[in-house]
Amino acid sequence: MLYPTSSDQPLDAIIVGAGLSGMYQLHTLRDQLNLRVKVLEAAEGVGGTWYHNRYPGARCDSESHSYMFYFSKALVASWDWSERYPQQPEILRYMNHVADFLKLWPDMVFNTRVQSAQFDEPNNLWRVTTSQGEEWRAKYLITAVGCLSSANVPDIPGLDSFAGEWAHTGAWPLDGLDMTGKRVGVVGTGSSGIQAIPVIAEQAAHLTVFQRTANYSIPARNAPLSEDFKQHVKQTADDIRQLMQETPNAHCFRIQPRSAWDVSDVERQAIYQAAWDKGGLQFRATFNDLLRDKEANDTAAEFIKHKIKQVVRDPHTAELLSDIDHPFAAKRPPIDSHYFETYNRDNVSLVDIRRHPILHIDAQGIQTSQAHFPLDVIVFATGFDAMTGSLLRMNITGREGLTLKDAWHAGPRSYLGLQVPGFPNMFTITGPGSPSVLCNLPPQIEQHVNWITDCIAYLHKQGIQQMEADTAASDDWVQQVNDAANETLLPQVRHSWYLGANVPGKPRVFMPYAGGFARYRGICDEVAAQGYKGFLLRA
Ligand code: NA7
Repeated sequence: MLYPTSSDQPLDAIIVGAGLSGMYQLHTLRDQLNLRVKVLEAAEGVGGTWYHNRYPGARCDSESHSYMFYFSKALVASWDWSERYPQQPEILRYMNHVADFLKLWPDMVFNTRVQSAQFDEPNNLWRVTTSQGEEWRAKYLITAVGCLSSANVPDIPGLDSFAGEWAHTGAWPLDGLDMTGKRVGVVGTGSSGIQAIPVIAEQAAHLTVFQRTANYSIPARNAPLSEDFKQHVKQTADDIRQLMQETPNAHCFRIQPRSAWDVSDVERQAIYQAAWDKGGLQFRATFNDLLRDKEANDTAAEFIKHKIKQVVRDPHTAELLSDIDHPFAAKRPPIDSHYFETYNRDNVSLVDIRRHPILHIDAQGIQTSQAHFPLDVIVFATGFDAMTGSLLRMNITGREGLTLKDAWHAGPRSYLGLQVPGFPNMFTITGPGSPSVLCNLPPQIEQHVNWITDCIAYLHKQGIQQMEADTAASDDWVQQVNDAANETLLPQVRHSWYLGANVPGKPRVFMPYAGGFARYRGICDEVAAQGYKGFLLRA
C-alpha cells in the first residue's frame, strides 16, 4: 500500500535512498518500532553507489568480511563472500539478498527521484515531491543518499561535440560500454581510475591515461576466500563486529601502537615490505603517526615511490607516476590489482595533464596544451561532489523558508553529522560532520541508523513532536570537526575531495569527522545518555 496522495495519512518516515543505509533504516523503523515507512529511490533497484558504479574493475577497498551488516547473526550466517575484496556485481547481489532477507521490497519505491523536500511547519511534517509527480508526507525525513553519489563530470569545453562514447565511472551505463579494440582515454587516477585502468587496458586497443595528480596505491592482493575463512567469519562474527567498533576507521585491523621512529630504519623497511606483501588499506596502519607527523609519513611515501620506480620499466612514466605532491593517505589511499604494472603494457600510455592541461574535447578526441589524442571512448574517473552534492540536489527547505543550500553556503554545518539547525525532524545518515568516508562504511551506517532509531523511539516515548539541532551545538561541532582534521595531515592536500576542493565553487571546508569512529561513537552515546543534549526538543 502506498501513501503518496494528500488524502492519505502521512507516513511516519520517508527515507531517501535504497543503499545499505536506507535499507537498514527501513528495517529498524518498520520492524523494531512498528512505524509506517517508505524508501524512495531514484534508481531501478537497490544498491545506492554500488548500483551506479559498474565500471570495469569496480571493487570494494574494504575487505569483504568487513563490508557487510553484523546486526543480525542470521544475516551473517546467510551470506558468503567469494573474494577478499568483493567486485561490484557481488556487492549488488549482497544488497539484493539483504532486501530479500529483511523482506524490504514492499516498502521501497523505485524510479522515484526526490525533487524537493519542504518542512510544513504548521503541520509538523515533511512534504516530499518526486519525479513521478507525487507528493509524499511524513513526520521524519531521513536522508540515506550516500557520500559518493553525485558524479563530478568536469566542465571541459567541447564534450558535447565528441563523436565517440563517454561515461563517468560513478554513473556507468547499465548495459556497459564495449571498449574492445577501441582507443580509450581515462581521465582521473583516484581509486576508481586506479581500479578501472588495468581492466580497461586488457580490453582496449590502446589506453591513454590522463593524469592530473600522481597517486599512491598499495597492492590489494585480492584472492578467493577459503572455506575455512568463510567459516571463521561466521564463528567469530561478534569479535569482528567488536573490533570494527573499536578502531578509528571501523576496519578489521588495528593501527599498530608505535611511532615510525620507534624502530630502526632497517626494521621500518621490513615492516613496510611485509605490509606491501600483505596488501590492502592496513598499510597505513603500520605506524600510528603516519597521518600526524609529516616526516614519519615521508618514510612511507618514499617506500611506495621506490616501489613504483621498481615496477614501472619506462623511466619517464615511472617519474610521472611517482612525482606525488601530497602525503601518503592524506587523500583517500587507493588499493589496486596490477595498476603500476599496467604501464608496462605496449598499449598503455600516460599523459601529464598537470603540466599540459586538457584544453578542449573535439569530435575526434582530447586536445591538451601539447598534443591531440584521437579517442573512441572517454572514461571520466573524476570523482564526486562528495558528501553534500546529493543532499543539495534534493532542494530541501526547512523552517521559515531556509534552504539547505543557503544554510550551507559557507560549507556544511551540522550537529554530529546527524541533524542540521533549521531542519527539524530531518536526519542525515553518514552526513557531513560524521566520520563517514574516513571509515569503512557499514559499521558507521549501523551506528548511525541505530542512533536515529533509538532517538525516534525516545521522542515517541516522551511525546516530543519535534527535534532539531541547536545552532550553538552545531557551531561547536563544526569547530570540533575542524580541530580533529587539523590534528592530522588531511587538510594539507589542496585538491582533496574531503575538502570539497575538487568541485569548482564548492566551499573549502573539511567535511568528515577525523577524530576516529570509536571516539565519535562515544560522543554520540554520551549525547543520547544526556537526553539528546545539543538538540532542541519540542513537545
Ligand atoms: P577521486 O578520488 O576524487 O579521484 C578523481 C580523479 O580525477 C583524481 O585523479 C582527480 O585529480 C581527477 N580529476 C578530477 N577532476 C578532474 C579534471 N577536471 N581534469 C582532470 N582530472 C580530474 O574519485 P574516485 O572516483 O577515484 O574515488 C572516490 C572515492 O570512491 C574513493 O575515495 C573511494 O572512497 C571510493 P586531482 O587529484 O583532483 O588532481
